[in-house]
Amino acid sequence: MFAPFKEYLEEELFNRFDLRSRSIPAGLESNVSARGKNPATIQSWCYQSEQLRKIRYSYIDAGETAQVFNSVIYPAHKYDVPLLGVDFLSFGKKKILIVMDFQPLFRDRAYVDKYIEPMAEIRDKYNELAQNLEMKFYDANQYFSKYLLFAKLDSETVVNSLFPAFQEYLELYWQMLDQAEPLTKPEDIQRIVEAQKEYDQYSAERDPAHGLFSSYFGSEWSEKFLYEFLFEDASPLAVSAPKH
Ligand code: BLA
Repeated sequence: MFAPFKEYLEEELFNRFDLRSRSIPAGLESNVSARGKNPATIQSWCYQSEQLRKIRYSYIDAGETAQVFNSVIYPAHKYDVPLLGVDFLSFGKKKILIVMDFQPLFRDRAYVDKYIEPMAEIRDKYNELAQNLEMKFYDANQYFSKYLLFAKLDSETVVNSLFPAFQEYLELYWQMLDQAEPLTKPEDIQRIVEAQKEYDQYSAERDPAHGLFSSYFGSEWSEKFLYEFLFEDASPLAVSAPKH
C-alpha cells in the first residue's frame, strides 16, 4: 500500500545524492515472522552520502493486517537541519495512521523560523492530513514541529492526498539541505552530535513499534532492531524517562 512512497523516496535519493550503502547489522536487514497465520515480512535499507550520514527506511508487509513504511533521514553532523521522519501505518484498509515531519533538533525562535516556518505553506494545503491529534507515546514538544502531518484516516482514497503532500515536503527538505551552511566550529558540530544522539535515545525509549515488532518477530529481535539499527546511537542501559 505504501510501496509507491518507498519507491518515490528511493528514486529521489538515488537521483539527488551519491549514495553509498551503510551496513545493517547481520540478521536485522530482513525478517519473516514465523508466528500467527498471517506471514509478516520486514525489510530495511540504509545509505549514506556526503550530506546525509544515515538514511534508513523499513517496510513491513503483513498483507491486509499491516503495512508500514517508516523512515528517518539524519543529516551529516555539520548541518543543524532537522531530521526527516516518516511513519505511515495501515492496519487493515480502515485504520491508517500517517506521520511525517521535519523533526527539529532545537526549539529556539531562530531555528524554528529557519527550518519549520517554511513548512507552513505546504501544511496549509493539507488540512485533512494534519488533524492536531494528541500524542500518547511521544511528546509533541520534543522532536516534532507544529507543521507535522499527523492523521488517522479510514480510507485508502484519502491516502491519495498523501502522495502530493509527501512529494512537497520532500522537495522542501532537499531545498533546505542544499541551502544549509555547514558548521565549522567543533563545538557547534558537537552540539548536533549530541542532539541527534538524544533523538535516538528518546525515540528508542518511546517507540510504540516495540509491541508490533515483538508480536511478529519476538522481543529479543525487536530490542536488537531498535537499539542496533533504528536508533543505534541510543543506549539500552540508560535509565528511561518515566512514560506517561
Ligand atoms: C505511532 N508508530 C506508531 C505506532 C506504531 C508505530 C505501531 C502506534 C500506532 C497505534 O496507535 O496503533 C510503528 N514506529 C513504527 C514502526 C517503526 C517505528 C513500524 O519506528 C519502525 C520500523 N514514528 C517514527 C518516526 C516518526 C514517528 C520517524 O518512527 C516521525 C514522523 C511518529 N509514530 C509517530 C507518532 C505516532 C506514531 C507521532 C503516534 C504516537 C502517539 O500518539 O504518541
